[in-house]
Formats: sequence, C-alpha cells, structure tokens
Amino acid sequence: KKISIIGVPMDLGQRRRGVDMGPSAIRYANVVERLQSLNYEVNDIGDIEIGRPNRFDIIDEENLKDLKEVVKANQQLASAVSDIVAMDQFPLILGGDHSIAIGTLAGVAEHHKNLGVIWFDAHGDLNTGETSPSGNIHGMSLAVSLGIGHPYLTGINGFAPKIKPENVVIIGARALDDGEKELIREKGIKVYTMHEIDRLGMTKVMEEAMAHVTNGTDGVHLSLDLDAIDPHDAPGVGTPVLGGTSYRETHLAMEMLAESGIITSAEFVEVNPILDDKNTTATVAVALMGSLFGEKLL
Ligand code: DIR
Ligand code: MN
Ligand code: MN
Ligand code: MN
Repeated sequence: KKISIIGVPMDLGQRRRGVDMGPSAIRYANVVERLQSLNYEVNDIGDIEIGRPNRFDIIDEENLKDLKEVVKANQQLASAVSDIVAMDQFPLILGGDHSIAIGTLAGVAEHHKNLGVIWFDAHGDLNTGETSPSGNIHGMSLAVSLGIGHPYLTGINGFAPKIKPENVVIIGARALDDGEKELIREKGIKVYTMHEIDRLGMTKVMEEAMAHVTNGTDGVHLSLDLDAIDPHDAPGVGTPVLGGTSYRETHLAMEMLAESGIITSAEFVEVNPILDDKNTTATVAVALMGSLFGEKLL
C-alpha cells in the first residue's frame, strides 16, 4: 500500500504561533525516509494553503476564532484526503493544530460511513462555541466531527455527522472542560483518562480500545495530538499538561496498532517547533509513525 503525506501548516485553531511549522519540522525529522525504510512507497504531496487573516479584521462574535480561514483550509484538506482514499492510498496528515482533524475526518468519512476513531489527546476537543473557554477551534474538532457545533464547521464536505459517538475512543485525557465532561456523559463516549491508563496499563487499554473502535466499523482513523504524551518526552506543544503517557507507553500503543492492522488513516498534530527543544517533538512523532507502520525493536 502507498502512503500519501499531506502537510497542514495550520495555526489559526489556537493562539500559540509556531505550530504552522509542524509539517516542516516533521519532514526535517525524516518522515519520508523513515517510512521508505519500512518498504512503503511514500508520496509527499506537499502542504494545504492556509489563509492569513488580517488581525485588524477579526470577528469572533460566536467565540470561534478565525472561523472563516479554518473552514476554508479544512474544506481543501477534506478534498485532498478524499482523493487519496479514492486512490486506495493511506492518508498521513501532518499538523498543524488539531482543528485540521475536521478536514481529515470529512475527507475520510466520505468513503468510510462507519469510521472508528482513536483520539490520543490530553484534551477532549469536544467544545463548541458555547462551551469553549478559549474560542479556539482546535479544542472543538472532535465535537464538530460528531456533528456538534457551528454549521460552517459541521457542514464541511457537505454532510454531517462524519462519525458516531459509539465509534470513538479518547486515550490520555487529563484536562477536560465542564462542557466536554457533560457531552462525554450525554453521548456515552468511551474515554480512557490517565487514571485508567495508570490503573489498567496501556496493553489492556489498547486491547479494549481496539475492540471498541472495530465493532461494526469499516475503517479506523488515528488522530494523535502530541500533547497526549508527557511534556517531558514531547515538550514542543502549545498546551502541555503534566502527567501524560510516556514515550514507551505511546510506542507500545502504536506497535499494537501496527500488529492489529486496523488503522486506515492517521494524523499527527500540534507539533510546535518554536516551543520545542531541538526538534524533540517532531522526532518523537516520526518515531511513533515508524512504530505505527510496523517498525520493530527486534
Ligand atoms: C481547551 C484546550 N480544552 C480549549 N484544548 C486543547 O481551549 O478548548 N486541545 N488544547 O488540544
Ligand atoms: Mn487535540
Ligand atoms: Mn491542542
Ligand atoms: Mn490536546
């Protein structure tokens, strides 16, 4: 199978500049070479263009910062991703902030009507303009994909919802807002917080999570926010939260996904090289991709 890479230099879904350089940092960490060494044919199709809003002209009436540019870029991303899936290639998306999951999922879900989703994140990304403490769309992308949020966002690629709550699992959560907790209970979304990871161990968590997202689904998307990982191991992220998954725990999760062969698309987001320590976080992201695509220790 061929892997097609798309970079999305998006930083408008949050307030820390620099995450737009994530795709460059990940390429600098040799993502293409790493996957080629695993005998994949890799096609880097370049970056989606992101608009530069006039800062004197921002309208945040509905607590949705840079809504127009975020919608435009995600619509373009959705068509690019959809084309890749239509060619029967594996879409690998490099972020950029996590608002780009809206476009990735919109493109993938055009072809997978019952898509499972594994969402690694310190956060829930389940806010709406009404519940968000920040107005940052990167904290809303999972809700939007479930069809909850502003119609400009939920309507990207012409249909909603993209995914169903029973097909989603969140892993690594430890910073959930009140509105997000409410939505998790209301929709019955499966969440493995750091408490469950500590308690059960990553092996058990992944076994259960994989069983959950493959039950009745026709594909599984991996959305990995680097802030799921402990900031000691992945410091270059905009919203670090102490007490995340370790480097090895996260690798183990990727290795188990590789063994299972269930993942049909993936994105690695929130790498911010400006906040990083000598490209550590992009390097970790590429190492995790290596494990996801079958790299073995022996
Ligand atoms: C917070 C932070 N829940 C928000 N979210 C982040 O602004 O909605 N998501 N950082 O990755
Ligand atoms: Mn996120
Ligand atoms: Mn984030
Ligand atoms: Mn996060």
